[in-house]
Amino acid sequence: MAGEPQADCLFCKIVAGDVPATVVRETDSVVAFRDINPQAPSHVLVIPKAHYPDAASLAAAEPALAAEVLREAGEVAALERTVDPGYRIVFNTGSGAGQTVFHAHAHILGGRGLAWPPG
Ligand code: D5M
Repeated sequence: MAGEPQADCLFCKIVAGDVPATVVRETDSVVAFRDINPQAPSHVLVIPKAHYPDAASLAAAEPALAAEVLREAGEVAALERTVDPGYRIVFNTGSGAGQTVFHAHAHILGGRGLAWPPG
């Protein structure tokens, strides 16, 4: 069923506490934790606790939860003090775009200059 935990999903295991993570914020519906392979001085992932394979499927099924992920991204940036001069929210979607974990997640990157266009 949509949104239900998946036994083979790494991020569902983090939500369940079966895989450790450095959690920086948590609400009833989302959790934010440090990326294990940081690409910037501040690199935090925000995920819905419910399982959806990517951001678009999350937004289609539960728009309020997708909005909560974005709201939490702003909270993370404030906590990490990256709002000024700026930070980036990234949803890699599909293997061709670099998605490796198929549980929706926002990368919140900051703490250095961020070039555009991205690679
Ligand atoms: O992003 C998936 C991200 O997940 C990638 O930047 C590494 C990160 N990752 C993988 N395993 C872990 C654990 N165990 N803790 C924290 N972060 C992790 P994607 O956009 O799918 O490539």
